[in-house]
Amino acid sequence: MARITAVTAAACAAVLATALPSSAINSYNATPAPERTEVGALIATWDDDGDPATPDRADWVCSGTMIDDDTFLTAGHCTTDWPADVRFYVSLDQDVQAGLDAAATRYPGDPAAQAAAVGVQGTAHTDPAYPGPSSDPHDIAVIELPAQRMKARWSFTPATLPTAGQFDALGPQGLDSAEWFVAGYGTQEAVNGPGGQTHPGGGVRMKAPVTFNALNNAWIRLGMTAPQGNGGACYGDSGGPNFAVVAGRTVLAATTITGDTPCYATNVTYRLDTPGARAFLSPYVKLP
Ligand SMILES: [Ca+2]
Ligand SMILES: [Ca+2]
Repeated sequence: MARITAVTAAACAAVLATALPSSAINSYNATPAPERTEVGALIATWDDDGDPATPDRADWVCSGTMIDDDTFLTAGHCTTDWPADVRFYVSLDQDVQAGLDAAATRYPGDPAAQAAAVGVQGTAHTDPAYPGPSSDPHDIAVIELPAQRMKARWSFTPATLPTAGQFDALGPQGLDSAEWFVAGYGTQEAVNGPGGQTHPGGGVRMKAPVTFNALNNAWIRLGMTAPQGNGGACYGDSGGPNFAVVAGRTVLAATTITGDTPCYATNVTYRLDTPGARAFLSPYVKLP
């Protein structure tokens, strides 16, 4: 079920090298999101040849959101299970893939320089309770960044987090009538080819409408079926935002975690209005 692990995303990134440049999020009902200045890509450099003295790879692996001037919110599964030498960078560029492609040409064999060309390096803090049970998986992490360097590089408006229990209080009708959309840098839905299924695209900041399906203790389930006019999230969108427009206010409701394998049906997202999410976030950001 775990759709969008960092390792999977890294494998997808390898696929991307041979894929046509294309859009991110799912291909249907999606549009570029240059106005979502707070949404960024999580970039990693890591050892890929068994010699940890040298990082060998630099690639975008997940998505996330600035929630204040120095804190980038992403998923716990994006920051764990890496080689020990992993380093994380955040980029708020619109087209991170193009930037990485250019940097690979300019700085061959130097993943750290490639990552620094598109991003700012930060320090990952994963919820120590991750992975928890499905009632609260604690699949949440932040990258702490140097605020001045972020501000010097990009102009962005941090996302607004929900208040405690906001989605319980909204009730089924409020949840249904809210306008929901997902954003991120992930790949497209599955495409059948001669060698099996691939997920082309990714590395570009995109958004797509989704619709409310269900509220659980830790999760908001969002519909991404094309006939209903929805788009959706796929590999590499993990950690990225799912926004709800409530009473005219755009709230960062939940982060993309998992869903169906080919990315056609459901986005399963981690709520940010729960006691668990708020307890983890409180040292890093002023909560509403
Ligand atoms: Ca190495
Ligand atoms: Ca902060």
